[in-house]
Amino acid sequence: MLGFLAHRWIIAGLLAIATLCPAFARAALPEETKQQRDQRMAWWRDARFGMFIHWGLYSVSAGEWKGKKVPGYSCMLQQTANVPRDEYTQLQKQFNPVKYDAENWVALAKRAGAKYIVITSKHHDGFCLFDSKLTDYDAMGTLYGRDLLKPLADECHRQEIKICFYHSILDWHHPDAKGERFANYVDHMRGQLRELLANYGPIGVLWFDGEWIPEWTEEQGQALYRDLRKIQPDLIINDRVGRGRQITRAEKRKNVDDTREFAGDFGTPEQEIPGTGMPGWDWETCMTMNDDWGFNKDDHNWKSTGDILRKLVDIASKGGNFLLNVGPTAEGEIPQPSVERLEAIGRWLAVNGESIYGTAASPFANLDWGRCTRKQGVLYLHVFAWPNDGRLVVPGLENKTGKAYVLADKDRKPLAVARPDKGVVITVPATVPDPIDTVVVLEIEGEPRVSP
Ligand code: FHN
Repeated sequence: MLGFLAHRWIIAGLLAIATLCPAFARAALPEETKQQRDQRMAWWRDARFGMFIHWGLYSVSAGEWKGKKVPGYSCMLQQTANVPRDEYTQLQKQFNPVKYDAENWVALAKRAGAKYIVITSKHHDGFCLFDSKLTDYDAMGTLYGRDLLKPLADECHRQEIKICFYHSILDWHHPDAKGERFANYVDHMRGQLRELLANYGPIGVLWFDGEWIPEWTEEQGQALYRDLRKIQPDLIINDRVGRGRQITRAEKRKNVDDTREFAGDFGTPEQEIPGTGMPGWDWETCMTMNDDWGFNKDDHNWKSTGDILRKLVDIASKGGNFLLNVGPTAEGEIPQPSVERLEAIGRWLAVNGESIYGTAASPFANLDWGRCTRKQGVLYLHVFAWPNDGRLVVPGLENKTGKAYVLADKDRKPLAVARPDKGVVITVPATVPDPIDTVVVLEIEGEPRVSP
């Protein structure tokens, strides 16, 4: 009799627990207070500028197949040129980056003023730049025969720059990466992600891509997000781990709390800068310097340094990060046009970096002469179009103002600040100090207040 009663109590207890626990139709994301999230995101928000690296077997084909140029991105060549899987995998035997120097790559990123590096651990072609025990289709099977990510990760940790990995969910190589055996591939992918989180030290960001395949769902993305964050709790993961990119595109969500409705810590507009940024959101624009992500021997359409720099400023003025891409050659060299642009940006940031790093978005809806970034008590006025009459008008600013000066001026010579009826007018030098972007600092009292 006692056993029967105990049995009934056990069933009752289990039913009670079941009703209290939420349905797990959507994986519960790790509970995190706003303060904990802000702490986890702090380095990334301060960074504002990262270097993207697309490197792999597609760097060998370099945008051509059997002597013919292939349209589209070089890293998509296997698909765009309809290369049979077994033919494409022959590239593994040609990949021998004898000129690869991880120390130089990280030193270049630092000279550029980038604070993190995101490198392709595995792109859509399925080839792994790291030593994976789960496949022979990796760096160990190349002529080079060594893990390519390990030296880069070690150098990043040594030179104090965050190492991050781009990993594609889409995979053209693994036999189960589509169709009814997809679950086998997911186990394989999760195993490789565990390798990346176990063998390369603290990882800043896992940057997913290829999430658009029909087999992959938001629920799987949330479960993966939760499990990865259990391995490295400080890890930051982009919105392509699930269906976040589609949701943000479709619903242009404004409310920062909405991000909890899908997995992913930041939005990922690609090759574009959203007109008003993504207010209330963490977001990062990723962009190529020419037109291609991977090395393309026929792509010489390089953006100018000025254009790239103004994009960095525009993005920061909207509260976003800039992930600027390089596509190294199969020999392991970063193309000289990329090096030149990165070094020029770094020279500008060496003088003006405080107007980018750790700043918040502009309080102005629009400035016809440039952009604005801000920190507590300071506005950084990024002047692209220098005023011919020497009068820099800051429209609608209502705050009490303090000193104004050109950030690059070592003596911080004070500039005259006047307050006609509305806004503020700063008298600036007749000759423009930096035609690409001269930063004028304006000290203000309290949080910025701008009349419409
Ligand atoms: O197909 C990829 C492409 O090759 C590149 O990796 C970009 C960068 O994020 N993502 C995909 C296109 O959206």
